[in-house]
Amino acid sequence: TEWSVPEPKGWPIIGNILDIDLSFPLGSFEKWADEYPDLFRVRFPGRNMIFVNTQALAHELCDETRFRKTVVASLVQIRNGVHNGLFTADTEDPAWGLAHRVLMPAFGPMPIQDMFGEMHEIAAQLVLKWARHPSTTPIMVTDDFTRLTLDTLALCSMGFRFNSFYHDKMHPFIAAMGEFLVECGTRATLPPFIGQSRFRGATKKYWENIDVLRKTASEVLVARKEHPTGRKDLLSAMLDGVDPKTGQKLSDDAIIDNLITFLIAGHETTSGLLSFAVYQLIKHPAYYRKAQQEVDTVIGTGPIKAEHMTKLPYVSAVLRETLRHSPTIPTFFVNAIEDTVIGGKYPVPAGQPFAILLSKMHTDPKVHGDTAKDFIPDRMLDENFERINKEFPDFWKPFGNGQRGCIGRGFAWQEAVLCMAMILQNLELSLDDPEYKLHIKQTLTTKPKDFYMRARLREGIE
Ligand code: MNH
Repeated sequence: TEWSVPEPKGWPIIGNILDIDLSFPLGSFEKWADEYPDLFRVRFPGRNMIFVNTQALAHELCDETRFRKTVVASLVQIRNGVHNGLFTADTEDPAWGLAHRVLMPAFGPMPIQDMFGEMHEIAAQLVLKWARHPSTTPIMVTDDFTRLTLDTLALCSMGFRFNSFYHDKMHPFIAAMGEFLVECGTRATLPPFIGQSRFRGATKKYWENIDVLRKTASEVLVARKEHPTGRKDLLSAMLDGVDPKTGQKLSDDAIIDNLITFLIAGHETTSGLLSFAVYQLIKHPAYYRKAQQEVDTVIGTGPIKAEHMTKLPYVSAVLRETLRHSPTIPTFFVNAIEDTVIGGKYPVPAGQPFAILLSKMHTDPKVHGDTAKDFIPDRMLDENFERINKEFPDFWKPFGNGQRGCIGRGFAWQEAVLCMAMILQNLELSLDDPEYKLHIKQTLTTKPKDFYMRARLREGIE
């Protein structure tokens, strides 16, 4: 017998879009997921998407011989700005393969370790800023982590300093990028017949912002070509790298596409991770103490060094559990390569698009039992992680899948572990409003909404 994928009742033509909360689409999808625990279909004008909520179905969709990444929703809008950069290119596009092969070595363990010094410098700017505040000053957590992640990316990828910790006013590039990303999200949720030409002002601004992003990146590229520095970073890897397969080099346009792509893909995601992580530690003092004790034992009060990064298993488990509980990219998309059957009973045609709903899939009760929704770092320590992953492969997918998984994972991990270690070593954090309840703000990524905290130096730290 043939089964059809369950779906909420909708309307002809417009489908289910009237039931999607445009300010928080994720919330609407999660509500449907509670009604349809395995999978459900959502209809949009002229297209539909099957959402999957379980580890078993996610595991099936992670089979790259049957399913492949599809560029849909906000990815289409981002593509207007960064064309066939790594994040927004189709896998079949030669531009993806070329950039992937040229850039993979540049994101390897050694080059990332070489970035440690510059990452340390920016993390120190953040901790200094917080340490200098009177301990009663509310800190806008996500804003400061975004300063950290943007400055770190720009410095490590192209030797460019935004100096965000020294200005209240944002650099024009950062302002343009922020507006561009918000508009990408808006355009992706608007039904096509309202049109992306609805407010002509917004559309004009969108293209103007793209212009600012591309011109700024182009200036950095031209400056580097005119004054070669011998600096080793992602920009030099792109300028000098030769594709082992085709012998080709990246064009100037492809370098600009990918420079902007790194800034887009790599700043809100890591900033959200750090924001959720400090929220969880403040909420769970026992885990805070445990992480702090690990830092005290392994690093003490001396300088934090690159070799410490692999010696903080509990801090890593806190970060992994944070991404399980609050994946900062909440969905990724694939489509079926050929006609197929999923879940053993639902036939789907070639090209059928799917969304893997990470927030639900990561809290699958079949995998995690009664404690699925609780924050418990210990379950993500290496040995426990491996045990779960053996029985339930692909149960944790915050960095996406396979060859289209995150190229910046090692970069993000070093940055996040370093920053957490420095915070734990030096500061004591608390909520600004003890009654604060976690709410989620969704742009292209998720982060805690209106989350303020306070910081003071630990006893004995000068
Ligand atoms: Mn990242 C792809 C999550 C940090 C650069 N990243 C992805 C995907 C996810 C993801 C999920 C797959 C998206 C898809 O299937 O459509 N990334 C993260 C998270 C963090 C992160 C949760 C931090 C935490 N990413 C970073 C950083 C960089 C970066 C830092 C850059 C330095 N990510 C990328 C790029 C891709 C990507 C580039 C696209 C890779 C490809 O398809 O070849």
